[in-house]
Amino acid sequence: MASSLTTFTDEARIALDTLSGRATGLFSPSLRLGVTGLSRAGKTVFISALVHNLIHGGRLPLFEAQKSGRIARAFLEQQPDDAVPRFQYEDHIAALVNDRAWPDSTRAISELRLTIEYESASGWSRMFSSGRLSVDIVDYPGEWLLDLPLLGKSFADFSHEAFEMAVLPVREDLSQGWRALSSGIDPNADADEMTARRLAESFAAYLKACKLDERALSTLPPGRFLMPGDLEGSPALTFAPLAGIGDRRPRAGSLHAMMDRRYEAYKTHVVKPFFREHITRLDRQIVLIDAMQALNAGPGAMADLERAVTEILSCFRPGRGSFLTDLFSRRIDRILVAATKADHLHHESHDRLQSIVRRLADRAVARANFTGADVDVVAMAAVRATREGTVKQGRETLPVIIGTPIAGEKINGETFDGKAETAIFPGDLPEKIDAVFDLSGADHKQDAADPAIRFVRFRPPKLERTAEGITLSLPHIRLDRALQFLIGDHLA
Ligand SMILES: Nc1nc2c(ncn2[C@@H]2O[C@H](COP(=O)(O)OP(=O)(O)OP(=O)(O)O)[C@@H](O)[C@H]2O)c(=O)[nH]1
Ligand SMILES: [Mg+2]
Repeated sequence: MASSLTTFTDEARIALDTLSGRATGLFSPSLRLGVTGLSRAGKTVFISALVHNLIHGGRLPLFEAQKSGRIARAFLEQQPDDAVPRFQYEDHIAALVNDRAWPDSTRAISELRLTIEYESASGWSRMFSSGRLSVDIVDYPGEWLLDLPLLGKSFADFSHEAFEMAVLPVREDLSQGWRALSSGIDPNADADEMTARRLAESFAAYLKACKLDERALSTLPPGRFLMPGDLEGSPALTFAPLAGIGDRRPRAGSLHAMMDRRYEAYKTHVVKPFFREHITRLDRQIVLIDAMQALNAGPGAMADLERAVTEILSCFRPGRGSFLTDLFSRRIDRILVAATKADHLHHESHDRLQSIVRRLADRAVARANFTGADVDVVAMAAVRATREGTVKQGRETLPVIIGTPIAGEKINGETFDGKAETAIFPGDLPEKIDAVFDLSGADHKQDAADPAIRFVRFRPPKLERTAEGITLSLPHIRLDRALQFLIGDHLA
């Protein structure tokens, strides 16, 4: 009896604190939103467009709180983590809006706090005061996230898998140099710094070649070999998988022992702190993928992308028995897998793109050791760089997209100057999405001369100004749908 009374009063006090906190404006719940994706996926553009549209009252009909006029204002505040670089919102917006140029590549973690003041939709909460929600947006490279599975793998596992992936048809040629170098090296020989360095450099060169390959291969760990940040040249980054080491313990003083120790140091000093300080504190997550590039590269690249998404999902909501489970303090309850840059397609293909991403995410969820969170998908463009139109060609009317290609972009032998607008027939995505995933084709490669989608990079759009000289918000495709899924329920 006594204990249930305590519980009751405790709960009542918490409820009262919450209400009085709200009334005095001290209580500002926060939501941590992770934004990730492999490099060039569109993270910086997404965050900039999201914040800009909220601050400037952009057109967001699918974002309920905005549509029903309940958002009083949205503004930037100081972020809670002093040791994390701030997301340079103002610079990115200046590039997008003033220079009509895409923001520079960012390549590390950054954070921004956006606070939203809103009217609650329910009359009961409205009685006390309007609500406040602080959204802490964390931008971090997907490459770093793909390191998390390493926490559950020994150096022997890591080496074994690295060699297995390296001889797959899509990577065989790219890994040749590194494999040739490795085959001449005896893991049991005495440790030698120069050998370690040559191996590490050759392995890193292979990983970089995969990244640059036009078949759009997704990334292999260790992620910091591609994005070292401030760790470049440190011993924790000077290791490489070794061939034929089996599971036996390395001889003390051998190259094998040295590589094993450095691999463990990488896990302890790089991977674990990142995971603990950043990933385990997230509430919501968006994973941006460049599906268009993978589609153009063919089913082999799609399978590769699917593998990356599978690994990413298993990091966020590890299922039972996963070594990652214990490290989480909060649980991510919603994950959005978003294909960006849909403005490269005519709207007739947007739903097809979304179905393709849906299929990819479903397969990834089924394969990942994953529980609980809601996973949704969207085909969107954080910044819409194109308009739509039609062009008559003989008797046919073709749907086209119109935009300003970036200076130096080429199509059909024509090179653009970065000033002239042009209309492009982008092509359609296939109606039957099975074909996109079908690996039974001859060599898994799309015919390079006949890509699925004709792809030209456009400059960001020219923003209209009102008669009063106010710049209108950045146009987008379905950014509001993404927002509704990611934060809408917290503004109810
Ligand atoms: N047309 C169009 N292009 C986009 C969009 N989002 C991104 N892009 C293109 O993709 C490029 C990469 O976008 P970023 O937002 O810088 O990508 P990121 O994921 O932050 O890349 P890193 O910082 O290098 O990891 C841009 O320079 C644009 O060319 C979009 O919504 N529409
Ligand atoms: Mg970026």
